[in-house]
Amino acid sequence: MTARLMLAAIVLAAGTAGCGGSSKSSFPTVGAARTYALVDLRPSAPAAVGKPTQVSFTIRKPDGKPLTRYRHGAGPHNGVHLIIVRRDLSTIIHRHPPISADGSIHDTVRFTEPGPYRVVVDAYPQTTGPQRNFQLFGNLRVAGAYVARKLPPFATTDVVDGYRITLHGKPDLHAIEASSLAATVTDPQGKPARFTPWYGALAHAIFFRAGTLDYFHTHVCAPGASGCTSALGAAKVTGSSSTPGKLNVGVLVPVAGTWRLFLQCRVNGHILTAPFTLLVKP
Ligand SMILES: [Cu+2]
Repeated sequence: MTARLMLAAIVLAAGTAGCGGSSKSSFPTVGAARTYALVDLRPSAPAAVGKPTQVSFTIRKPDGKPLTRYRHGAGPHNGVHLIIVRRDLSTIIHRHPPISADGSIHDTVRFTEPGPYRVVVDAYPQTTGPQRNFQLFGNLRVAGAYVARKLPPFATTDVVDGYRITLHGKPDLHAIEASSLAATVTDPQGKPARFTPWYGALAHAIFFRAGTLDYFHTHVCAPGASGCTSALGAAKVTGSSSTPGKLNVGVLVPVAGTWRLFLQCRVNGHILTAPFTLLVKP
C-alpha cells in the first residue's frame, strides 16, 4: 500500500473531523456504495472572462434527494465552501455561498483568466456521525486560450495591493505532519495589518498540490476560538493570531510535492489573497 492509499484508507475510516481535504480521488472512488454527488454544476458552457458568471450546483445525498441541511454556527466549519482554482494554480476564488431552501447553491463570480478550472465544494452537512465534512469536485472552463503559468519558486514575501505578506523562517514541511508557519502582514504604510473575521476565521490557508490538485484547508482564529481545527486522519492543526499583523498559519497536507498555499485574510475591509509556493517532503 502506498502512503497515499493508506492515507485515503485512514481518511475514509476515520472521517475528516475538521475542515480537511483529501486527494481528488478519495471521495468519488468509494465504489458502488451510494455517496454524495455534485450535480447540475453550471455553467456547462465556457464562461466569459471579466463578466459576472453565475455558478450553481446541488449536492445529491446518498438517498438521491438534495442535501438541504447544513451545519451552522460560529467559526469557519459550516455550510458550503466553494473554491474554484485555475488548473495551473495561478488564481483562486473562495466563497461561502448561501444555500437555497431546495438545496441549490448559486453564486456570482468573475473570472479574470481563461482556461480550465477545478471546482472544490467543501460541504459541512448537519449530520451526527464522526465525519464533519467532505469534498466534491467538478470542472469549469473559461473561454479563451489557456497558457499554463509555471509556478514561481518559493519566495518569502508577496506584495498584494500594497500589503506585504511575509513568511518567516525556512519552512520544513512534511506530508501528514502538522506544522506552523509564522507570517506577518503590513499595510501600505508599513504598519501591522488589523485582521477582521471573514467567513468565520481571521485567515484561511487553502492548499493545492501542483499537477494533481490535491486539496487541504486550514484556518487562523483568535486564541481560544472553537471550531477552528483541521484534521487529517489523526493529525490536527489550528492556526492562531493574537497580535495585529501576525498570523500563525497551520500547515497540514496529505502528500509530498509542490504545493501552492493561498493565504487569505481581510484587512481594512479588503480581501487579500497571497499565494506562496511550498515544497513538502515525504
Ligand atoms: Cu476557510
